[in-house]
Amino acid sequence: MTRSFLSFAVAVLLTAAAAPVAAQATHEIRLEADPAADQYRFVPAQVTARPGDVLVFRAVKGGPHSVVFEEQGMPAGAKQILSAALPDRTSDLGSPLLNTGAAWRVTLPANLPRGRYPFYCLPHRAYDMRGELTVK
Ligand SMILES: [Cu+2]
Repeated sequence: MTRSFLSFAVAVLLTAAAAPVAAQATHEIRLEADPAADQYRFVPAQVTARPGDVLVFRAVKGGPHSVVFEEQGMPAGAKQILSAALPDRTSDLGSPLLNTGAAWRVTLPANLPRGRYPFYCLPHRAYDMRGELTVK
């Protein structure tokens, strides 16, 4: 092993130590409807995450469900940034319909503004199926 390689390796290690990257977390949110019990809900309904984290919305019962973020209530300037990060969206801020068993995976953009992001399920909007993401 040459001295120059060792210098390079040490430099790489020092650089890595100087700029630690925060671990990315995954948050699973279950979408559940049980008409017999009159229950329509996101579990958990309150989610706290950081930019770079992954949200997995999973329809586990009583689908189809969806996830629609509400422009009113989110930080100013957040709509375009969030919209661009939503895969397979069916509106500016809406997921596709999620049949029971399906999941929708969203990676929060690094430049997503901190704040609150309320959302609801379109098929069960009349049943007040809603939740809120807090980005901090
Ligand atoms: Cu629903």
